[in-house]
Amino acid sequence: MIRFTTAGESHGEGLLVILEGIPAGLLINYEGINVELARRQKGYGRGQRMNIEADSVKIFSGVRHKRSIGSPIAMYIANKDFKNWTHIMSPTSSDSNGTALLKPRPGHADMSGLMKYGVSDFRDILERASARETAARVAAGAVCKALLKEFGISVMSYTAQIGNIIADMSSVQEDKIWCNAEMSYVRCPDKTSGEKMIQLIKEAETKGDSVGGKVVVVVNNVFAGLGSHTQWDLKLDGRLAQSLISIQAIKAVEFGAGTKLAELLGSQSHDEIFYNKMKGFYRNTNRAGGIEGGMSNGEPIVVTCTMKAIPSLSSPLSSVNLVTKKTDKAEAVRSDVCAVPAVGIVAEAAVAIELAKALKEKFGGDSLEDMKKNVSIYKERLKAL
Ligand code: EPS
Repeated sequence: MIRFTTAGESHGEGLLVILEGIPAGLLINYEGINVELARRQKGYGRGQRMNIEADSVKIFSGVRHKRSIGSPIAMYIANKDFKNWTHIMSPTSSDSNGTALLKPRPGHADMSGLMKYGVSDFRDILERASARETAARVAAGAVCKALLKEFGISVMSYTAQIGNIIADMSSVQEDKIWCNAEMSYVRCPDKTSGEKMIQLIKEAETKGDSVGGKVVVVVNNVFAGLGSHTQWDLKLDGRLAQSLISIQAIKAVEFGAGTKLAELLGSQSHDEIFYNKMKGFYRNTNRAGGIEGGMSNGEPIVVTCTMKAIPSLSSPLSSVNLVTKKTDKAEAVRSDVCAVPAVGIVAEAAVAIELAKALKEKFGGDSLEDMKKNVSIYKERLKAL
């Protein structure tokens, strides 16, 4: 079974991730993981913190001579900023020196975490709730992407919307989508909308505000049969949704035509099935987003994630001072104005991890070679249908 756990606070020493169940024999290179970490750091609208960090991974275990050996892969990403927080984040000194945060930010984990954990300084909550944790998920996702790549499966994303600016995807040639997204400061394949998005982020920044949006994740070359209809927690869409909605600030996850399906008739909602000798079974539409009955159906998996505007505002909303109980402005802490471009990379990682899990469940294999044999037998069976 593939599973992972992360640890680490935003301004602590660093982030840890332990990824288990990766089959032996997978080529793991630092550079590949670091490329993903660097992609996550980019994007117009990121805050000052990204100028301090240059995320790179240190592999502690599970890899020998560049190949996975089947044991847990432990990875560490140092927080360069920790040197500026050694006192506030000290695990040993008992005094915060009057730095307690007392005015919780509406929309952040501050207030609910404070009530739940009985702490008096909500820094104890925000440090772990911070989206800094997503760097660890991206490292695990990079390894899972490498595994999926062995089977020809790719996971990519683009920005579809920032604030009220919606990308006009009909203006983008299909073979230019991914290249345009990588080249854009907001990861938007439609250049005209991308420029408007940047303008919108600038305006939000001037007002001390923040802005959200939507990203689309697309999985190509995935074969039919990942996930299962037989039990609620085996359904691939359910598992992807859980993984994606757990990303900081994600408020909605949609597959294929998503919420638009509410207004469509049955005859307009589904993807008719066709067959020819060359292609086998195929569809001309993909309203299902590549998943039917909780299983991949062989069409690209298409998931849209909605990110709310980040709740840390430099012109803060009203809150209450926890000590005086008087109305006051919420704490203004350093943050991003817009993290939509970055969340696309995190969403790719979340999808890659879930797909790698489903792949290993179906095809087993402690070694990559065994897994490949099992996949090719399965593909032969599908071809013979
Ligand atoms: C982030 C690091 C954080 C924030 C952001 C994401 O660093 P700092 O708090 O030092 O500025 O920039 O976190 C949040 C948006 C949040 O709400 O916590 C990162 O590495 O992605």
